[in-house]
Amino acid sequence: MKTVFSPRHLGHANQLELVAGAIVPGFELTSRAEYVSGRIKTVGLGPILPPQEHDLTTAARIHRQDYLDFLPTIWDRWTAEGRTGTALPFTWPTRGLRGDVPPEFIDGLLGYYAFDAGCGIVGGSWDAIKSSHDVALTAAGLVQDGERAAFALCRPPGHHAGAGFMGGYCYINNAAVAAQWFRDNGAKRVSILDVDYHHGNGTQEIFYSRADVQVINLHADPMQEYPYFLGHADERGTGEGEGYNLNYPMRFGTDWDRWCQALEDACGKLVAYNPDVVVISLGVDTFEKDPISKFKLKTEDFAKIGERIARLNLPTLFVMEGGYAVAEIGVNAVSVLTGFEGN
Ligand code: SP5
Ligand code: ZN
Repeated sequence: MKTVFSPRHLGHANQLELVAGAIVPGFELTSRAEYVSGRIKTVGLGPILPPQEHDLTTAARIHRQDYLDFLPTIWDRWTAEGRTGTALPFTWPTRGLRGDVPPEFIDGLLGYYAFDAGCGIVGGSWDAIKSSHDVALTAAGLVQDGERAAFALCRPPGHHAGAGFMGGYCYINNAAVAAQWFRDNGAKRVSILDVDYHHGNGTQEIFYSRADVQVINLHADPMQEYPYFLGHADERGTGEGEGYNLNYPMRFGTDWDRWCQALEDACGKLVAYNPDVVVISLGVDTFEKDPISKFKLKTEDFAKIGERIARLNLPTLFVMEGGYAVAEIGVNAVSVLTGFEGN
């Protein structure tokens, strides 16, 4: 399997995070992607290719143009106020406040275009975000050109980013852009299967009223876990999209036996939809030793995920999302891919 990967992700560094009342170094580390690329070389999964530049026209079909215009300007607006460090929001337009008027000042804009404080911006962030987007579209092109599967080693991840907001370490929704690109290049139906521990709220929001992209999420119950405010089982799509969004929320402590039942049911729904291509939002934060998660999947389970996805017998694009047990993320993510290939 071919991987697409860019060293430009390294510019998105030094993230901060509010955890249990303290500002601490973020979990979404540069080393995550380095461990995965290192493991790909160790097992000889296949060539690692650089991305080709893509403009943002496909992204603009699923993201708001004003949001895409804002992202590259954040760091300059921040430093124009004499600031250094990491740009982060602290005020959000929740219920009872206006969500339809972007303010002028940078602190207001950051809150307007985010749903949490999980998305810092430093000097190299935009270039990394853009490279991650390019990685997803380049890997999608490999599948379009006839590869059975390809791996987009995206960093930063994407599945929490909605049409007009960042959050959860995500800025551009790489998997959603890839799905839209497949639709614009001949695929009639696309399925997105999100196996990250967290609900892919951004992907759900983007496609919620559409029947041409099926979105299936396996994740921790939002009654217990981030992102808390989306991902319930009764969210099934709206209008033309009714029935094309499927959520499998699972409780803390979920192990392989329980998790793979959900995967099996999801695969049945996916096959019934009869898509032309599948996009896997590949998070490995379901791992038992993940520092921010509470599922119990073991290293050997990740190959089984890949094996099951391979039995769908569909062109498949894997897009990297979460996974924070940095020392094991390479082995676990690449196990999905080698499992897929039947190694
Ligand atoms: C792409 C992805 O996986 N994003 C995840 C964003 C999670 N943000 C909330 C993190 C909450 C961390 N809680 C720390 C508990 C430490 N014991
Ligand atoms: Zn996650």
